[in-house]
Amino acid sequence: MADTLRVAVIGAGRMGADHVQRLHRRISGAEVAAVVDIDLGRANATIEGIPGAVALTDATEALDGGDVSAVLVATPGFLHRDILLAALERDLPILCEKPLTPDADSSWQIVEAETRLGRQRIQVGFMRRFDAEYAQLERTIRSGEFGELLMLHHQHRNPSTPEGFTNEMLINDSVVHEFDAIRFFTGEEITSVQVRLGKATKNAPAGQHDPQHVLLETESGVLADVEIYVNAKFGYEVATQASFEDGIVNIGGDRGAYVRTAGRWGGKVTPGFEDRFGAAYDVEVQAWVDAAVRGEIGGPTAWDGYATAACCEAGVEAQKSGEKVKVRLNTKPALYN
Ligand code: ISE
Repeated sequence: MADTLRVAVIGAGRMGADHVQRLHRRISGAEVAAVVDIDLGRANATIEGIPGAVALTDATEALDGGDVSAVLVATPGFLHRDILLAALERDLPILCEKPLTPDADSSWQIVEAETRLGRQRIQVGFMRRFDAEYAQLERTIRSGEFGELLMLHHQHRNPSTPEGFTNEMLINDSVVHEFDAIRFFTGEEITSVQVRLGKATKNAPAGQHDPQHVLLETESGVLADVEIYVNAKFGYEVATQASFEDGIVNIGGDRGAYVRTAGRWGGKVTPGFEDRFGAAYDVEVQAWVDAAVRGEIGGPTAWDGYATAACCEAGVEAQKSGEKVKVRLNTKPALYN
């Protein structure tokens, strides 16, 4: 493969546009070749000032245009399956924003298609794995420095939700990150999910019960809980506390300068995920590009995408029933061992 990836970014929404700027300004070894969006005006605005990039409305046209050697998928999740299958058919390196697909069955179709291809081509955009503190906690757990990991406590707070954010999306769109993080930290699959709905904020849009308390268990019995609170108003906060046999480790939460001014003390809360995880996105995309040039992937696999989709399915069922729901997984193909 040529040393510079010519990337087609599919989807020019919030995340797609952010990735286009990232590829153009900060990532080495890759260039934006095309931006595809059903809204041509939006695609055109996204490529402004990027020489050699074209705006299109059809993903297949971009893939077959002769100038594209890699694909970054940033459309809404329900469109991922068909684009992923088309990119796999052409044996292109793919970075797919989370979720891999919105349900376990379609994610399994992707795993099967990649298994038939016989090599890993899809990296899933779970960017938290590339956050410096997340990576450090994973290494701490792996090293055994504080003994066995016993419990994980997660807080996931967003200031507000975009229009159309449903109750299921608290699980599918938000807690999906914790499903991946817990699998990343423990190196184990999640075996069950329970969701408890308590007192709710008046600030949530109709149809959303917010916050929710998600309880999970892994294969070895590590217990994890997630407070998902998506209309918390004060800002964007993602944090974890890990309880070990010989210590407690905190990551995330408050960061930046500690300031005293005007009779107050404190610091700033990040307003959204672009700021909180901006550096992690940069590392993630660079890792993908570097690996793609070698014919590899540089992060979470399609199996990780499938396994988290199965957790989401159990989570949504648990949200409705209040029961502890088992996560059902097919056997992992050898390609992912
Ligand atoms: C959003 O799609 C993200 O991926 C953010 O990281 C997460 O915090 C948010 O809840 C999701 O809606």
